[in-house]
This record gives sequence, C-alpha cells and structure tokens, in this order.
Amino acid sequence: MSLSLLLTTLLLPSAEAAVLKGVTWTASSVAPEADGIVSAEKNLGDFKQATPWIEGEEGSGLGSFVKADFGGDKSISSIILWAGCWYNNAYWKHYSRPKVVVLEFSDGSTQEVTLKDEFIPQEIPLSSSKKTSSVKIKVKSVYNGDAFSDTAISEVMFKDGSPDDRATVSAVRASTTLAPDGDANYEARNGSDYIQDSMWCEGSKTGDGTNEWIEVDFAASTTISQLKIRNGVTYSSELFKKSNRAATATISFSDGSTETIKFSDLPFEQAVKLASPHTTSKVKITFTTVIKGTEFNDMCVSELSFLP
Ligand SMILES: [Ca+2]
Ligand SMILES: [Ca+2]
Repeated sequence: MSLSLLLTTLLLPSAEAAVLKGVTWTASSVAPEADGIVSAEKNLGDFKQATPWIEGEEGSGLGSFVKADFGGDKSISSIILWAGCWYNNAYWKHYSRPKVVVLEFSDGSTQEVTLKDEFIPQEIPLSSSKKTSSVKIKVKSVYNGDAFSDTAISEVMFKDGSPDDRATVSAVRASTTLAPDGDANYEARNGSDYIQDSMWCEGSKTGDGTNEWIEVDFAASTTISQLKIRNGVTYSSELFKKSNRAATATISFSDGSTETIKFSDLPFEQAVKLASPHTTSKVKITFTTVIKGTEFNDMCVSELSFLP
C-alpha cells in the first residue's frame, strides 16, 4: 500500500449506518384524539418522540400493527423503537407499551422481539442485514398502562447498510445537565439521537449557559469541515423562544487548535461551516454567548452532528 493510500484510508471519516428517511406508514387502526394527544400513523416517522401512534381497537389491541414502506428494497441492519406514548413521562405510564412484537418483512419472513419496559429508545439488531421493502410491526403482548388499555409506539427508525455522512459519536460529555422532570430527561446523548424534540440542557442553577460545554468523542479520528445543529429547544417555535439558545461558541479539536463559530437564532437545523477541515478524535464546543429565553434560564441543544 502506498503511503498516500494508507493516509487516505486512515483519514476516512468514520461513519455509522444511515437512518432511513421518507418512510410511509400505515396502521391497522388509530385512536381518536384524547387529552390533546393526537394519534396518527405518520407520527411514527416524524423524528419527534412526543408524537405517538396509538391503536384504536378494543382492549390493548393485541394483533394490531403498523407497517413501514420504503418504496423499494433496503438493507435494514437495525430498528430503533420508542415504545409507548412518549408525550411525557406520565403518559408513558398511562398507555400500554408493546412487550412482544413480531416483525414481518416483505419476503414473508418474521422475527419475534421482546422489548424492555423502559422509557428509553430500544435498538433491535436484525439477525443479518435484512433486504426488505417493508417492515410490519405487530403487537403480540403488552405491558399494561396504569390508566388506558390502548397501546402506543411513538417513533420507529430504520438503519440501513449505507454509511451515514455524520461522524460516529462514541461518547458525549457535558459540563452540567439539567435534572429530569415530568416531561423528559436532558442528557447530552439526546443531542445525537436524530430526534428533534429531545435535547441536552445545561443544568447550572444560576448561569444562563455561558461557558457551559459539550464534548464529543468520535469512534475514530475523523475529518470534519462542518457541523449541523438544532440550536435551543426545537420541540416547537413557542418553546424555542422560551429557553436560552447559543449565539457563539469556541470549538476545539484534539490537536489543540480552535475556531470561533456563530449560530443563527432559528428553530431549524442549520449547517455551520468551519474555516478549514480538521482531523480530530474529539470536539469540544464551549458556548461563549447566549440568547436569553423568555421563561427558562437553561440553554439547550436539540441536535448536533459533525460532517466531512
Ligand atoms: Ca413521533
Ligand atoms: Ca435530539
């Protein structure tokens, strides 16, 4: 191997499997709106955890199903499932959660999976990368809700065999983290879960987020030239204005070099180009100035990823 080829190999960005977009959902039934919670099959693929599908059959809906259509064959390596109603922690307990689900693929083959009864996303690896144009998820048994018998699933993601352009994150640390409340937790890992309404929030009792930081380790040394961020709470435009957002940051790399970056004050994904590409095994972002929210004095970041 020539030296230049060896270097190219070593400097390739480490990438993880991409999450499929543009999935079409159908369901055996849909529950009517209740307590302001709108159930819909399309909620399974809207990249929001607080929006669920809830089945609308009698009892706990054993045998009810949702079906994801990919519009052609895809190689699915794993499925990530937000089981239950993630509207908030209380409603997660109120509605039934699927326990055993049967996955059915377009070739008719099936795989039975037992889920945990935990308020965490669960990744199901498929026995071998499965080539399929659809996945049907059928509820076989449930963990009973404490108020309603209907069974909910809030989000489903499919990872396919093609590499993602995002650098693979192996660990995330933050200077402080806001304690969990009745709605959700605010852990740093929420910044890289593809979910728009889950976020890291700093937990300083008195500060507004200035000088708080988030540090990301990559699975391997990776060349990055831009980052993508959903700045603040991107749950809704209303909540976005209520909480603190980042205005500027210093970003430092494993070789000790730094750059100053600026963010737009918008509740959407934004790309921030670096002045030059950096090959690095980790990135630390220290937020240096903050835009104040109207109600909560915590600075949050909903999504953060690094691209070549
Ligand atoms: Ca959803
Ligand atoms: Ca998130």
